[in-house]
Amino acid sequence: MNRRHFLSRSAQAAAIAALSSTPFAAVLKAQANPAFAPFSRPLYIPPILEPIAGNGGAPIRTLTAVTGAHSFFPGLQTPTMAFNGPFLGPTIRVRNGEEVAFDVHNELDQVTTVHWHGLHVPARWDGGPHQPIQPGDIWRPRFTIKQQAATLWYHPHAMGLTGEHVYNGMAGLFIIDDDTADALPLPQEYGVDDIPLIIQDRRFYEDGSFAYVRAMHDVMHGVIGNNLIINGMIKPYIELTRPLVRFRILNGSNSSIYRLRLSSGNRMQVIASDGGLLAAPVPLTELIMTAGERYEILVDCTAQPKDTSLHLLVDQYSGNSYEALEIRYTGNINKRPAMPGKLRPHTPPAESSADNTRTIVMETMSRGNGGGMERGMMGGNRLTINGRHMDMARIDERIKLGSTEIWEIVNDSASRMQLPHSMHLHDVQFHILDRNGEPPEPFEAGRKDTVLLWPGERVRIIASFLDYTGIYMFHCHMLEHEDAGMMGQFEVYRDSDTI
Ligand SMILES: [Cu+2]
Repeated sequence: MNRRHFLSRSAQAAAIAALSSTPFAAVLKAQANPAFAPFSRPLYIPPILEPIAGNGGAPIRTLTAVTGAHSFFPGLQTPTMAFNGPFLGPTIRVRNGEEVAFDVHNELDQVTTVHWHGLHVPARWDGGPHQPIQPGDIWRPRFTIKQQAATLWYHPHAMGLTGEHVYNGMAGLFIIDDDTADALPLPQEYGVDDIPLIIQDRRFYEDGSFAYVRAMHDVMHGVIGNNLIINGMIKPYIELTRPLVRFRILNGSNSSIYRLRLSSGNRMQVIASDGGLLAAPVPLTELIMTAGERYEILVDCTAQPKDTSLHLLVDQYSGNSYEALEIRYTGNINKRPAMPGKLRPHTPPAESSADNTRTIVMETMSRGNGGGMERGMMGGNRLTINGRHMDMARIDERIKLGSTEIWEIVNDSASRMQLPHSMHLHDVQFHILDRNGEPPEPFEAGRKDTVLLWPGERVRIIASFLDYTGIYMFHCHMLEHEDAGMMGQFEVYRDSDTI
């Protein structure tokens, strides 16, 4: 079903993109650059962020937001913003139950934040628009990890600036470990058989600088790049020596939906979604990921195609296809790996246990606007949730601490602009109850914090709001949509709180 959606929708999106007049006629493409040799550089693996001894408290992990420059193309430097280096940030690795401390320095000349995407964390340490870090300031969140093993990530979330900051390079992985996951027969040697893949796309000007411009078309369709980058590199290779390899994949793009495949046509085994391990591996020949989502997959590296190289293929919803990564295996070809049978049993909250149901409508154009596209845009009514733009002074939903809720999320396609959206909730991991009335496909049946909604779709999710009170965000994770106001706030309150 997903495949059919992707094919028909991407043809539609490509047609729309072709019709629009893009101001980037001169943008760089890797394949057009004569100095660029594909698959000639090894994949960069972001280093693990090592904590240093705290002053009597938990060991401290230091993140510093800085400007820098990074070379995507030979001989060209791209100005960037990132954490602790020229592009992206280090991988944060913590354990369930661990007390963690971060010192986040802002050495940029503008405000930013650091949001721990997917993390169940007290609201004041969530790193959303309510926790701005001013230039020169240090933000010092301290909290305890209270959730199972998962691949999360971190990125800025300052009001109206999220898209620009992420595009410039501010993002990193945030991996949680626990004893149960450690005991499973899964590849878990970071950088050896447990490989992070941060997939993004970028467009560049001829001088190598990022072309992050938000014309109306870009806001509606997202800023979509024509160069695919993995861990900040265009067409890298990775050399692997273990027969079974785990890839922790983040769609860290601003607004792209990706379809991932292996050039061999072989199946990959999906073992985890946003919030942790699935009950059992799910074999798929292609995996669709929306902006903000993570999946972990296992790949049998011994099953290399004859006389050709194995590539990870990435198709964009906008219509472009890329040989994104070359996977070279230098181990023993006769040693076929054993796939784990079962992973992590989990039971989502029963539908009957829900205390409340809400309807959340993601609208591309508010009803009754009456005008054409441009007029709607001028009116500022284009991208809303339940008819409203984000307002920091307004709480959109109030949720009683300890309650379980069903959210029915609707992508309203009543307007003539049919756009996909990517709904993300802070604070919780949820389960999908159904998608258009049908139970979720197995790869989507695990813990999630971000969900794709094709135009016209209706997805019901269930989540329990536990442990923490305070204000959290829910929003479209297509960052140009988020920054244009497709975001709301929910407040988790204690029963005794004054309403
Ligand atoms: Cu959206």
